[in-house]
Amino acid sequence: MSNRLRNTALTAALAVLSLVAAPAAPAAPVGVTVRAEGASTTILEVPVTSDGHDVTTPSGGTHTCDGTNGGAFPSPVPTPTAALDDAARASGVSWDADWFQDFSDFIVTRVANESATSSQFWGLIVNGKFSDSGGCQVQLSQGDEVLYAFDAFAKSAILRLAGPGAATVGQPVNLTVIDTQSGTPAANASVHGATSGADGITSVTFGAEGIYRLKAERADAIRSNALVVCADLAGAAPCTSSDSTAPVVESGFGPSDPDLPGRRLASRNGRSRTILVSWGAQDGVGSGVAHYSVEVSEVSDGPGASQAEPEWRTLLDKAPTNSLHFRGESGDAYRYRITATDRALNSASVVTDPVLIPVDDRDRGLLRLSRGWRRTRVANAWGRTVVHARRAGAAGRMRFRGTQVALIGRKLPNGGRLRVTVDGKSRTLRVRGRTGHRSVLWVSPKLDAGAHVLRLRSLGGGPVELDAVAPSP
Ligand SMILES: [Ca+2]
Repeated sequence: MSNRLRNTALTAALAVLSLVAAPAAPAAPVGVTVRAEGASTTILEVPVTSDGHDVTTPSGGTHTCDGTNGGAFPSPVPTPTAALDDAARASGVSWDADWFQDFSDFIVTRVANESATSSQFWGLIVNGKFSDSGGCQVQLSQGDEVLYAFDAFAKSAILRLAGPGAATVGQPVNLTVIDTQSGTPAANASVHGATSGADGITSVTFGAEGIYRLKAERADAIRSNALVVCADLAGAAPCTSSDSTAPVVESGFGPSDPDLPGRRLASRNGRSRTILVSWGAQDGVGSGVAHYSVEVSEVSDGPGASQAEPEWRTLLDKAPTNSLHFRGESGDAYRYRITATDRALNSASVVTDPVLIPVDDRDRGLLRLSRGWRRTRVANAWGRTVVHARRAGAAGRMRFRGTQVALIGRKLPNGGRLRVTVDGKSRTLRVRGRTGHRSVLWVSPKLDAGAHVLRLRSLGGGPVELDAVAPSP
């Protein structure tokens, strides 16, 4: 099946391009910065890969927080409060919010141990401006900054610090402080011991090599973002003299599938061959992640193939994004290698478990079904259709390569029996019960690597529903 990869790599490259060109592409997690500015310290300032999801708070309970709140967006999108939830969890910081049903949204009341009072509230600021909408009703885009600030409404300015990310030891650099709410220079802000002038500019000199996290502060203003400046000796490449630690990168796939340890079924979270690949990385006190690269490799299923070097094809090359969509071939399995590189060119990679793309009930060339199956459209099914056999005698047959095979479908309350046969060895399944769509109905025993034949036959006693079949390398 590896010759298919050449076609899919091109398809995937086009999919990546269309993702950039068309914001209407399917919802995907985005990489954003989440910051919480307390009364006297910065509580949180972390990059996070986030998507809209349910949020639970001690005072507010569990509610959706994906932009569909109050009908703000027709389908789920990443939101500020879901991003705060992700960032707080990743950082081990607790927070709280009340839920307002009329408003269909949360109001943040506490971050870490800083609670709102009768006159001091937590305010939401997105990309430097106060948000007009609730934190579950704003769509975040890649690179956005989410800021929750204590006593925000009493402040006269929202500071932002900008400047070069690299400097030479002993040589001054100019940094600029602005008030993002008004878009004007911010005077009298202190930065690294210096003070900004009427034009918002301050000159800062670093006495030693290092990675400096600078903030602009002023008593009546919300303190700024951290500007990370690498100070290096003259002639050294930026950040190299102070950052020798690679980022920690992880994929958004999470743990492998409990039914197929070490594997992941694309049908677990998705419904089509276009699967979502997402990732994130932390650079700790380093210079910060500069970009990501993502490659794909089809997992070979031939005997002895495990010794062969995988052939990696680039899906994303040195881009600052945190997700992409990849369209795989039915019945194939793919690994993704995700590499994060920091500004000092330290890099780290992770390779995901194989992701299996099930063969749909409509993939006639692969899964051959006899008479006796009736197809219906089901929005939550793999490939958006399933087949039912009401009586005994409906048969199916699939040739596959690999070491295991799984049936994907749904048990029915009045379900009947299904006989599965692999390489002549049969087993009868009673598919009666209650499960959601795209459940794993059965996983075969481990098989020798190579070619196999799966046969299915309904045995009556009630209807049988089949959605997809997933071979595993
Ligand atoms: Ca299906």
